[in-house]
Amino acid sequence: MCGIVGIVGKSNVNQALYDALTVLQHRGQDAAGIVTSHDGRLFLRKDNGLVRDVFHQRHMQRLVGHMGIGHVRYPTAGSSTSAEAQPFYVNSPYGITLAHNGNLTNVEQLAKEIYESDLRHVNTNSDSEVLLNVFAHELAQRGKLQPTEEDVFAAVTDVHNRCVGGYAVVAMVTGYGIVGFRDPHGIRPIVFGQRHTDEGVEYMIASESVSLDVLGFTLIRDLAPGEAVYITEEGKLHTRQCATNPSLTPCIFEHVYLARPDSIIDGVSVYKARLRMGEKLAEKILRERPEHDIDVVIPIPDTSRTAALELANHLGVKFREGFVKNRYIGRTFIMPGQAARKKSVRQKLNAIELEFRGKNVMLVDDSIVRGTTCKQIIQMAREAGAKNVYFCSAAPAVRYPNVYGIDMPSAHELIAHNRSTQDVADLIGADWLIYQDLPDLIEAVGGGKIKIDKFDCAVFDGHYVTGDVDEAYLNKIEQARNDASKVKTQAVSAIIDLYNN
Ligand code: PIN
Repeated sequence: MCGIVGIVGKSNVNQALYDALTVLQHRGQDAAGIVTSHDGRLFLRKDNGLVRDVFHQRHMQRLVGHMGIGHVRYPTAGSSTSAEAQPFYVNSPYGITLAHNGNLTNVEQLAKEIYESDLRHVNTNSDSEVLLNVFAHELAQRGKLQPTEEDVFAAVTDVHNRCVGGYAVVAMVTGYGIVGFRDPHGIRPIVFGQRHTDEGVEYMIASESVSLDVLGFTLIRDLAPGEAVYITEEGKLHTRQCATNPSLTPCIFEHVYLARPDSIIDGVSVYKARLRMGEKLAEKILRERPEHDIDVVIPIPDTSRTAALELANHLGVKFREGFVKNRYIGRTFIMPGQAARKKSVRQKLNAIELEFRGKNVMLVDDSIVRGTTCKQIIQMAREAGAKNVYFCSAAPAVRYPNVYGIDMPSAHELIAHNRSTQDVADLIGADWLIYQDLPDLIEAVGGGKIKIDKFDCAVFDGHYVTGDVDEAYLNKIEQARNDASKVKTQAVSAIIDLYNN
Protein backbone atom coordinates (compact mmCIF):
# COMPACT_ATOMS: atom_id res chain seq x y z
CA MET A 1 0.00 0.00 0.00
CA CYS A 2 1.26 3.47 -0.84
CA GLY A 3 0.08 7.06 -0.80
CA ILE A 4 0.11 9.36 -3.82
CA VAL A 5 -0.53 13.05 -4.33
CA GLY A 6 -0.35 15.52 -7.20
CA ILE A 7 -0.93 19.30 -7.08
CA VAL A 8 -1.27 21.94 -9.76
CA GLY A 9 -1.07 25.20 -7.85
CA LYS A 10 -0.62 28.89 -8.44
CA SER A 11 2.59 29.24 -6.44
CA ASN A 12 5.26 26.81 -5.19
CA VAL A 13 3.64 23.51 -4.19
CA ASN A 14 6.58 21.95 -2.30
CA GLN A 15 5.18 22.65 1.18
CA ALA A 16 1.67 21.52 0.22
CA LEU A 17 3.01 18.27 -1.25
CA TYR A 18 5.09 17.66 1.87
CA ASP A 19 2.11 18.33 4.13
CA ALA A 20 -0.14 16.07 2.05
CA LEU A 21 2.42 13.27 2.28
CA THR A 22 2.58 13.57 6.06
CA VAL A 23 -1.20 13.15 6.11
CA LEU A 24 -0.82 10.04 3.94
CA GLN A 25 2.10 8.69 5.99
CA HIS A 26 -0.05 5.85 7.41
CA ARG A 27 -0.15 4.41 3.86
CA GLY A 28 3.59 3.85 3.79
CA GLN A 29 6.56 4.55 6.03
CA ASP A 30 9.27 2.93 3.95
CA ALA A 31 10.22 5.67 1.49
CA ALA A 32 9.07 9.08 0.34
CA GLY A 33 9.56 11.28 -2.69
CA ILE A 34 8.51 14.55 -4.31
CA VAL A 35 9.14 15.88 -7.81
CA THR A 36 8.24 19.39 -8.91
CA SER A 37 8.44 21.10 -12.27
CA HIS A 38 9.45 24.68 -12.97
CA ASP A 39 10.30 26.29 -16.33
CA GLY A 40 10.58 22.92 -18.03
CA ARG A 41 12.99 21.56 -15.38
CA LEU A 42 12.31 18.79 -12.87
CA PHE A 43 13.40 18.79 -9.25
CA LEU A 44 13.35 15.44 -7.46
CA ARG A 45 14.06 14.31 -3.93
CA LYS A 46 13.35 10.74 -2.81
CA ASP A 47 14.86 8.33 -0.35
CA ASN A 48 14.03 5.60 2.15
CA GLY A 49 12.49 6.82 5.39
CA LEU A 50 9.60 8.80 6.82
CA VAL A 51 8.55 12.05 5.18
CA ARG A 52 10.02 14.08 8.05
CA ASP A 53 13.39 12.32 7.67
CA VAL A 54 13.64 12.36 3.88
CA PHE A 55 13.04 16.09 3.35
CA HIS A 56 15.32 18.66 4.93
CA GLN A 57 15.31 22.40 4.46
CA ARG A 58 17.92 22.17 1.69
CA HIS A 59 15.82 19.66 -0.27
CA MET A 60 12.64 21.69 0.11
CA GLN A 61 14.35 24.84 -1.16
CA ARG A 62 15.34 23.03 -4.34
CA LEU A 63 11.80 21.70 -4.97
CA VAL A 64 10.52 24.76 -6.81
CA GLY A 65 7.59 25.00 -9.17
CA HIS A 66 3.83 25.26 -9.01
CA MET A 67 3.09 21.69 -9.95
CA GLY A 68 4.40 18.42 -8.61
CA ILE A 69 3.66 14.91 -7.43
CA GLY A 70 4.61 12.94 -4.32
CA HIS A 71 4.63 9.43 -2.96
CA VAL A 72 4.97 7.48 0.28
CA ARG A 73 5.85 3.83 -0.11
CA TYR A 74 5.00 0.69 1.74
CA PRO A 75 6.96 -2.20 0.28
CA THR A 76 4.55 -4.55 -1.50
CA ALA A 77 6.74 -7.44 -2.57
CA GLY A 78 10.43 -8.08 -2.63
CA SER A 79 13.18 -5.99 -1.16
CA SER A 80 12.93 -2.24 -1.00
CA THR A 81 15.91 -0.17 -1.98
CA SER A 82 16.02 3.59 -2.22
CA ALA A 83 16.40 3.15 -6.00
CA GLU A 84 12.81 1.94 -5.92
CA ALA A 85 11.54 5.00 -4.08
CA GLN A 86 9.05 6.96 -6.18
CA PRO A 87 8.33 9.07 -8.23
CA PHE A 88 10.09 7.42 -11.20
CA TYR A 89 11.30 9.41 -14.18
CA VAL A 90 11.71 8.84 -17.92
CA ASN A 91 13.10 11.56 -20.16
CA SER A 92 11.10 10.67 -23.26
CA PRO A 93 8.58 11.88 -24.27
CA TYR A 94 8.47 15.33 -22.62
CA GLY A 95 9.99 14.12 -19.32
CA ILE A 96 7.40 12.15 -17.38
CA THR A 97 7.42 11.31 -13.68
CA LEU A 98 4.99 8.89 -12.07
CA ALA A 99 3.93 7.67 -8.65
CA HIS A 100 1.67 4.70 -8.15
CA ASN A 101 -0.29 2.87 -5.49
CA GLY A 102 -1.14 -0.74 -6.30
CA ASN A 103 0.32 -3.74 -8.04
CA LEU A 104 0.27 -5.05 -11.61
CA THR A 105 -0.40 -8.76 -11.98
CA ASN A 106 0.99 -9.02 -15.54
CA VAL A 107 4.22 -7.18 -14.83
CA GLU A 108 6.50 -9.92 -16.17
CA GLN A 109 4.83 -9.94 -19.54
CA LEU A 110 4.81 -6.12 -19.63
CA ALA A 111 8.49 -5.91 -18.74
CA LYS A 112 9.25 -8.29 -21.63
CA GLU A 113 7.12 -6.28 -24.08
CA ILE A 114 8.66 -3.01 -22.96
CA TYR A 115 12.13 -4.33 -23.65
CA GLU A 116 11.49 -6.39 -26.77
CA SER A 117 8.84 -4.35 -28.59
CA ASP A 118 8.86 -0.87 -27.10
CA LEU A 119 12.68 -0.87 -26.92
CA ARG A 120 12.72 0.74 -23.49
CA HIS A 121 14.92 0.01 -20.51
CA VAL A 122 13.59 -0.60 -17.01
CA ASN A 123 16.15 -0.33 -14.25
CA THR A 124 14.40 -1.69 -11.13
CA ASN A 125 12.06 -4.49 -10.06
CA SER A 126 9.29 -2.00 -9.41
CA ASP A 127 6.05 -2.41 -11.33
CA SER A 128 5.62 1.37 -11.08
CA GLU A 129 8.59 1.83 -13.38
CA VAL A 130 6.97 -0.62 -15.79
CA LEU A 131 3.69 1.28 -15.62
CA LEU A 132 5.52 4.55 -16.28
CA ASN A 133 7.22 3.11 -19.35
CA VAL A 134 3.95 1.77 -20.72
CA PHE A 135 2.33 5.18 -20.25
CA ALA A 136 5.34 7.00 -21.73
CA HIS A 137 5.47 4.65 -24.71
CA GLU A 138 1.76 5.08 -25.42
CA LEU A 139 1.95 8.87 -25.13
CA ALA A 140 4.98 8.91 -27.44
CA GLN A 141 2.98 6.89 -29.99
CA ARG A 142 0.78 9.97 -30.57
CA GLY A 143 3.89 11.57 -32.08
CA LYS A 144 3.07 15.12 -30.97
CA LEU A 145 5.45 17.84 -29.95
CA GLN A 146 2.77 19.24 -27.62
CA PRO A 147 0.40 16.67 -26.13
CA THR A 148 -3.28 17.64 -25.76
CA GLU A 149 -5.70 16.20 -23.21
CA GLU A 150 -6.93 13.89 -26.01
CA ASP A 151 -3.42 12.45 -26.33
CA VAL A 152 -3.08 11.99 -22.59
CA PHE A 153 -6.45 10.24 -22.31
CA ALA A 154 -5.70 8.01 -25.31
CA ALA A 155 -2.44 6.96 -23.61
CA VAL A 156 -4.38 6.12 -20.42
CA THR A 157 -6.78 3.97 -22.48
CA ASP A 158 -3.77 2.10 -23.86
CA VAL A 159 -2.42 1.66 -20.32
CA HIS A 160 -5.76 0.11 -19.34
CA ASN A 161 -5.57 -2.21 -22.33
CA ARG A 162 -2.09 -3.39 -21.45
CA CYS A 163 -1.85 -3.29 -17.63
CA VAL A 164 -3.78 -5.66 -15.37
CA GLY A 165 -4.08 -5.24 -11.61
CA GLY A 166 -4.97 -2.60 -9.06
CA TYR A 167 -3.53 0.85 -9.66
CA ALA A 168 -4.11 4.46 -8.73
CA VAL A 169 -1.61 6.71 -10.45
CA VAL A 170 -0.43 10.31 -10.63
CA ALA A 171 1.94 11.30 -13.43
CA MET A 172 3.41 14.64 -14.35
CA VAL A 173 4.13 15.53 -17.95
CA THR A 174 6.83 18.19 -17.70
CA GLY A 175 5.68 21.52 -18.96
CA TYR A 176 2.11 20.33 -19.61
CA GLY A 177 0.22 19.03 -16.59
CA ILE A 178 -0.63 16.28 -14.16
CA VAL A 179 -2.76 13.25 -14.90
CA GLY A 180 -4.39 10.94 -12.35
CA PHE A 181 -6.03 7.64 -13.24
CA ARG A 182 -7.57 4.59 -11.65
CA ASP A 183 -7.71 0.97 -12.81
CA PRO A 184 -10.92 -0.22 -14.52
CA HIS A 185 -12.03 -2.06 -11.35
CA GLY A 186 -11.35 0.93 -9.10
CA ILE A 187 -9.49 -1.31 -6.68
CA ARG A 188 -7.24 1.33 -5.15
CA PRO A 189 -8.68 4.69 -4.04
CA ILE A 190 -8.01 8.08 -5.62
CA VAL A 191 -9.85 11.39 -5.27
CA PHE A 192 -9.46 14.94 -6.52
CA GLY A 193 -10.44 18.34 -5.21
CA GLN A 194 -9.88 22.07 -5.49
CA ARG A 195 -9.19 25.17 -3.44
CA HIS A 196 -9.59 28.81 -4.31
CA THR A 197 -6.75 31.23 -3.77
CA ASP A 198 -6.33 34.90 -4.69
CA GLU A 199 -4.36 33.79 -7.74
CA GLY A 200 -6.97 31.28 -8.91
CA VAL A 201 -8.06 27.67 -8.46
CA GLU A 202 -5.59 24.99 -7.36
CA TYR A 203 -6.18 21.27 -7.80
CA MET A 204 -5.07 18.24 -5.83
CA ILE A 205 -5.28 14.55 -6.68
CA ALA A 206 -4.66 12.18 -3.75
CA SER A 207 -5.09 8.66 -2.41
CA GLU A 208 -7.41 9.77 0.39
CA SER A 209 -9.78 12.66 0.92
CA VAL A 210 -8.20 13.42 4.31
CA SER A 211 -5.22 15.04 2.58
CA LEU A 212 -7.60 17.39 0.76
CA ASP A 213 -9.36 18.31 4.02
CA VAL A 214 -6.20 19.06 5.92
CA LEU A 215 -4.87 21.34 3.20
CA GLY A 216 -8.12 23.25 2.76
CA PHE A 217 -9.11 21.65 -0.56
CA THR A 218 -12.71 20.58 -1.08
CA LEU A 219 -13.39 17.13 -2.41
CA ILE A 220 -14.80 17.18 -5.95
CA ARG A 221 -15.18 13.40 -6.12
CA ASP A 222 -13.48 10.04 -6.44
CA LEU A 223 -12.16 9.08 -9.83
CA ALA A 224 -14.49 6.47 -11.27
CA PRO A 225 -12.95 3.11 -12.15
CA GLY A 226 -11.07 3.51 -15.42
CA GLU A 227 -11.43 7.30 -15.35
CA ALA A 228 -8.63 9.85 -15.73
CA VAL A 229 -8.33 13.47 -14.67
CA TYR A 230 -5.88 15.79 -16.42
CA ILE A 231 -5.04 19.21 -15.05
CA THR A 232 -2.93 21.39 -17.30
CA GLU A 233 -0.11 23.48 -15.92
CA GLU A 234 -2.32 26.56 -16.44
CA GLY A 235 -4.98 25.01 -14.21
CA LYS A 236 -7.57 23.70 -16.66
CA LEU A 237 -9.28 20.49 -15.54
CA HIS A 238 -10.41 17.70 -17.89
CA THR A 239 -11.87 14.30 -17.01
CA ARG A 240 -12.55 11.29 -19.21
CA GLN A 241 -13.67 7.68 -18.87
CA CYS A 242 -10.77 5.84 -20.52
CA ALA A 243 -11.75 2.19 -19.97
CA THR A 244 -14.10 0.20 -22.17
CA ASN A 245 -15.61 -1.97 -19.44
CA PRO A 246 -15.27 -0.26 -16.08
CA SER A 247 -16.91 -1.78 -13.01
CA LEU A 248 -16.44 -0.67 -9.43
CA THR A 249 -14.99 -3.32 -7.08
CA PRO A 250 -12.97 -1.30 -4.58
CA CYS A 251 -10.65 -2.95 -2.06
CA ILE A 252 -12.70 -3.60 1.06
CA PHE A 253 -9.57 -3.80 3.19
CA GLU A 254 -9.13 -0.02 2.87
CA HIS A 255 -12.12 0.24 5.20
CA VAL A 256 -10.91 -2.47 7.55
CA TYR A 257 -7.68 -0.72 8.49
CA LEU A 258 -5.64 0.80 5.67
CA ALA A 259 -7.40 4.14 5.30
CA ARG A 260 -7.74 6.87 7.90
CA PRO A 261 -11.17 6.95 9.52
CA ASP A 262 -11.63 10.59 8.54
CA SER A 263 -11.41 9.70 4.84
CA ILE A 264 -14.33 9.16 2.50
CA ILE A 265 -13.72 6.54 -0.19
CA ASP A 266 -16.13 6.13 -3.10
CA GLY A 267 -18.60 8.19 -1.11
CA VAL A 268 -18.39 5.92 1.95
CA SER A 269 -17.15 7.33 5.25
CA VAL A 270 -14.48 4.97 6.56
CA TYR A 271 -15.46 5.92 10.11
CA LYS A 272 -19.13 5.07 9.53
CA ALA A 273 -18.18 1.79 7.86
CA ARG A 274 -16.16 0.86 10.96
CA LEU A 275 -19.04 1.78 13.25
CA ARG A 276 -21.29 -0.52 11.23
CA MET A 277 -18.67 -3.29 11.46
CA GLY A 278 -19.00 -3.05 15.24
CA GLU A 279 -22.78 -3.16 15.02
CA LYS A 280 -22.69 -6.27 12.80
CA LEU A 281 -20.26 -7.97 15.16
CA ALA A 282 -22.55 -7.29 18.10
CA GLU A 283 -25.46 -8.88 16.20
CA LYS A 284 -23.35 -11.95 15.51
CA ILE A 285 -22.25 -12.25 19.13
CA LEU A 286 -25.88 -12.01 20.26
CA ARG A 287 -26.85 -14.68 17.74
CA GLU A 288 -24.03 -17.03 18.79
CA ARG A 289 -24.31 -16.47 22.54
CA PRO A 290 -27.40 -14.54 23.59
CA GLU A 291 -26.45 -15.26 27.22
CA HIS A 292 -22.84 -14.13 26.85
CA ASP A 293 -20.91 -13.16 29.97
CA ILE A 294 -18.74 -10.35 28.53
CA ASP A 295 -17.96 -7.80 31.25
CA VAL A 296 -16.03 -5.29 29.19
CA VAL A 297 -15.12 -4.52 25.57
CA ILE A 298 -11.49 -3.44 25.05
CA PRO A 299 -10.10 -2.24 21.70
CA ILE A 300 -6.60 -2.98 20.54
CA PRO A 301 -5.36 0.48 19.56
CA ASP A 302 -5.79 2.19 17.22
CA THR A 303 -7.86 1.15 14.21
CA SER A 304 -10.28 -1.16 16.00
CA ARG A 305 -11.46 1.52 18.45
CA THR A 306 -14.32 2.70 16.23
CA ALA A 307 -15.78 -0.79 15.71
CA ALA A 308 -15.22 -1.70 19.36
CA LEU A 309 -17.11 1.39 20.55
CA GLU A 310 -20.20 0.53 18.54
CA LEU A 311 -19.91 -3.16 19.43
CA ALA A 312 -19.99 -2.27 23.14
CA ASN A 313 -22.93 0.11 22.60
CA HIS A 314 -24.97 -2.54 20.85
CA LEU A 315 -24.15 -5.20 23.43
CA GLY A 316 -24.91 -2.79 26.24
CA VAL A 317 -21.53 -3.65 27.76
CA LYS A 318 -18.90 -1.26 29.16
CA PHE A 319 -16.27 0.05 26.72
CA ARG A 320 -12.87 0.56 28.33
CA GLU A 321 -9.36 1.43 27.18
CA GLY A 322 -7.25 -1.48 28.40
CA PHE A 323 -4.10 -0.95 26.37
CA VAL A 324 -1.97 2.14 25.98
CA LYS A 325 0.17 2.47 22.90
CA ASN A 326 3.60 4.04 22.94
CA ARG A 327 3.61 6.54 20.08
CA TYR A 328 7.37 7.00 20.28
CA ILE A 329 8.93 3.63 19.54
CA GLY A 330 12.68 4.07 19.12
CA ARG A 331 15.00 2.57 16.58
CA THR A 332 16.49 -0.87 17.01
CA PHE A 333 20.28 -0.65 17.28
CA ILE A 334 22.28 -3.73 16.49
CA MET A 335 25.07 -3.98 19.08
CA PRO A 336 28.10 -6.21 18.74
CA GLY A 337 27.25 -9.70 19.91
CA GLN A 338 23.52 -9.12 19.73
CA ALA A 339 21.15 -10.56 17.18
CA ALA A 340 18.65 -8.18 15.59
CA ARG A 341 15.32 -8.69 17.31
CA LYS A 342 11.97 -7.37 16.30
CA LYS A 343 10.41 -5.00 18.78
CA SER A 344 7.98 -6.97 20.86
CA VAL A 345 4.32 -6.08 21.23
CA ARG A 346 5.07 -5.41 24.89
CA GLN A 347 7.28 -2.47 23.94
CA LYS A 348 4.44 -0.99 21.92
CA LEU A 349 1.43 -1.73 24.12
CA ASN A 350 1.00 -1.79 27.86
CA ALA A 351 -2.04 -3.13 29.74
CA ILE A 352 -3.98 -1.18 32.37
CA GLU A 353 -4.35 -4.00 34.87
CA LEU A 354 -7.43 -2.79 36.65
CA GLU A 355 -9.50 -3.13 33.47
CA PHE A 356 -8.63 -6.82 33.22
CA ARG A 357 -8.46 -8.20 36.77
CA GLY A 358 -11.15 -10.84 37.34
CA LYS A 359 -13.12 -9.88 34.21
CA ASN A 360 -14.34 -11.60 31.08
CA VAL A 361 -12.87 -9.30 28.45
CA MET A 362 -13.78 -9.04 24.80
CA LEU A 363 -10.75 -7.77 22.89
CA VAL A 364 -11.43 -6.26 19.49
CA ASP A 365 -8.98 -5.92 16.61
CA ASP A 366 -9.52 -4.84 13.02
CA SER A 367 -8.23 -8.12 11.61
CA ILE A 368 -6.12 -11.17 12.29
CA VAL A 369 -3.42 -11.65 9.67
CA ARG A 370 -0.41 -13.62 10.93
CA GLY A 371 -1.92 -14.00 14.36
CA THR A 372 1.39 -13.25 16.05
CA THR A 373 0.42 -9.91 17.57
CA CYS A 374 -2.98 -10.96 18.83
CA LYS A 375 -1.49 -14.05 20.44
CA GLN A 376 0.86 -11.89 22.50
CA ILE A 377 -1.92 -9.44 23.34
CA ILE A 378 -4.18 -12.24 24.59
CA GLN A 379 -1.29 -13.42 26.76
CA MET A 380 -0.87 -9.90 28.14
CA ALA A 381 -4.58 -9.76 28.98
CA ARG A 382 -4.25 -13.03 30.92
CA GLU A 383 -1.19 -11.79 32.77
CA ALA A 384 -3.13 -8.65 33.69
CA GLY A 385 -5.60 -10.95 35.46
CA ALA A 386 -8.45 -11.47 32.98
CA LYS A 387 -10.73 -14.38 33.85
CA ASN A 388 -11.64 -15.21 30.23
CA VAL A 389 -10.19 -13.63 27.12
CA TYR A 390 -12.55 -13.45 24.16
CA PHE A 391 -11.41 -11.99 20.87
CA CYS A 392 -13.21 -10.61 17.91
CA SER A 393 -12.01 -9.45 14.53
CA ALA A 394 -13.89 -6.71 12.67
CA ALA A 395 -12.86 -8.45 9.44
CA PRO A 396 -13.47 -12.04 8.36
CA ALA A 397 -10.62 -14.58 8.44
CA VAL A 398 -7.76 -13.50 6.16
CA ARG A 399 -7.06 -16.67 4.17
CA TYR A 400 -5.54 -15.59 0.85
CA PRO A 401 -2.73 -13.28 -0.21
CA ASN A 402 -3.30 -9.82 -1.65
CA VAL A 403 -2.05 -9.17 -5.17
CA TYR A 404 -3.32 -5.63 -5.69
CA GLY A 405 -0.80 -3.68 -3.68
CA ILE A 406 -1.27 -4.49 0.00
CA ASP A 407 1.76 -5.83 1.79
CA MET A 408 0.27 -9.10 3.05
CA PRO A 409 2.12 -12.25 3.92
CA SER A 410 1.98 -15.22 1.58
CA ALA A 411 -0.75 -17.83 2.14
CA HIS A 412 1.15 -20.17 4.43
CA GLU A 413 2.04 -17.29 6.78
CA LEU A 414 -1.63 -16.38 7.25
CA ILE A 415 -2.84 -18.00 10.44
CA ALA A 416 -6.33 -18.71 9.04
CA HIS A 417 -5.12 -20.22 5.77
CA ASN A 418 -6.65 -23.72 5.63
CA ARG A 419 -7.75 -23.43 9.27
CA SER A 420 -11.12 -23.28 11.00
CA THR A 421 -12.12 -20.56 13.46
CA GLN A 422 -11.61 -23.03 16.34
CA ASP A 423 -8.10 -23.88 15.06
CA VAL A 424 -7.21 -20.19 15.04
CA ALA A 425 -8.76 -19.64 18.49
CA ASP A 426 -6.60 -22.48 19.86
CA LEU A 427 -3.46 -21.16 18.19
CA ILE A 428 -3.84 -17.59 19.47
CA GLY A 429 -5.04 -18.79 22.87
CA ALA A 430 -8.51 -17.19 22.87
CA ASP A 431 -11.35 -18.65 24.94
CA TRP A 432 -13.76 -17.61 22.19
CA LEU A 433 -13.06 -16.16 18.76
CA ILE A 434 -15.56 -14.34 16.58
CA TYR A 435 -14.82 -13.30 13.05
CA GLN A 436 -17.01 -10.88 11.11
CA ASP A 437 -18.96 -12.71 8.38
CA LEU A 438 -18.08 -11.52 4.87
CA PRO A 439 -21.68 -10.57 3.87
CA ASP A 440 -21.81 -8.46 7.05
CA LEU A 441 -18.55 -6.71 6.20
CA ILE A 442 -19.84 -6.01 2.69
CA GLU A 443 -23.07 -4.65 4.14
CA ALA A 444 -21.14 -2.57 6.70
CA VAL A 445 -19.11 -0.86 3.96
CA GLY A 446 -21.49 -0.88 1.01
CA GLY A 447 -24.87 -0.71 2.73
CA GLY A 448 -24.82 2.87 4.02
CA LYS A 449 -26.22 5.87 2.15
CA ILE A 450 -23.99 5.10 -0.83
CA LYS A 451 -24.64 1.56 -2.05
CA ILE A 452 -21.76 -0.54 -3.32
CA ASP A 453 -22.46 -4.22 -3.74
CA LYS A 454 -19.20 -5.52 -5.19
CA PHE A 455 -15.80 -5.27 -3.58
CA ASP A 456 -12.40 -6.80 -4.00
CA CYS A 457 -12.57 -9.24 -1.06
CA ALA A 458 -9.86 -11.59 -2.33
CA VAL A 459 -8.02 -11.84 0.98
CA PHE A 460 -11.21 -13.30 2.47
CA ASP A 461 -12.71 -15.34 -0.35
CA GLY A 462 -9.82 -15.98 -2.77
CA HIS A 463 -11.74 -14.42 -5.67
CA TYR A 464 -9.48 -12.08 -7.63
CA VAL A 465 -11.54 -9.57 -9.62
CA THR A 466 -9.04 -9.15 -12.48
CA GLY A 467 -9.59 -12.80 -13.39
CA ASP A 468 -5.95 -13.53 -14.20
CA VAL A 469 -4.72 -14.71 -10.80
CA ASP A 470 -4.32 -18.48 -10.67
CA GLU A 471 -2.49 -21.02 -8.55
CA ALA A 472 0.69 -20.63 -10.62
CA TYR A 473 0.70 -16.84 -10.10
CA LEU A 474 0.16 -17.21 -6.35
CA ASN A 475 2.98 -19.77 -6.13
CA LYS A 476 5.26 -17.40 -7.98
CA ILE A 477 4.64 -14.48 -5.64
CA GLU A 478 5.02 -16.78 -2.64
CA GLN A 479 8.41 -17.85 -3.97
CA ALA A 480 9.41 -14.23 -4.70
CA ARG A 481 8.47 -13.19 -1.17
CA ASN A 482 10.43 -16.06 0.35
CA ASP A 483 13.49 -15.22 -1.75
CA ALA A 484 13.21 -11.55 -0.83
CA SER A 485 12.97 -12.33 2.86
CA LYS A 486 16.00 -14.62 2.56
CA VAL A 487 17.98 -11.81 0.96
CA LYS A 488 16.91 -9.51 3.79
CA THR A 489 17.88 -12.06 6.48
CA GLN A 490 21.23 -12.56 4.81
CA ALA A 491 21.79 -8.80 4.72
CA VAL A 492 21.01 -8.50 8.44
CA SER A 493 23.36 -11.41 9.30
CA ALA A 494 26.08 -9.80 7.19
CA ILE A 495 25.74 -6.58 9.23
CA ILE A 496 25.79 -8.54 12.47
CA ASP A 497 28.94 -10.41 11.32
CA LEU A 498 30.53 -7.10 10.49
CA TYR A 499 29.95 -5.90 14.06
CA ASN A 500 31.09 -9.18 15.58
CA ASN A 501 34.37 -9.44 13.69
C1 PIN B 1 -3.73 -1.65 13.33
C2 PIN B 1 -3.49 -2.52 12.16
N1 PIN B 1 -3.89 -3.92 12.34
C3 PIN B 1 -3.68 -4.47 13.65
C4 PIN B 1 -3.18 -4.65 11.33
C5 PIN B 1 -2.03 -8.52 13.66
C6 PIN B 1 -3.12 -8.06 12.77
N2 PIN B 1 -3.06 -6.60 12.69
C7 PIN B 1 -3.43 -6.13 11.39
C8 PIN B 1 -3.88 -5.95 13.67
S1 PIN B 1 -3.13 -0.03 13.14
S2 PIN B 1 -1.90 -10.21 13.89
O1 PIN B 1 -3.65 0.49 11.88
O2 PIN B 1 -1.69 -0.08 13.13
O3 PIN B 1 -3.65 0.69 14.29
O4 PIN B 1 -2.49 -10.54 15.16
O5 PIN B 1 -2.52 -10.92 12.81
O6 PIN B 1 -0.48 -10.53 13.94
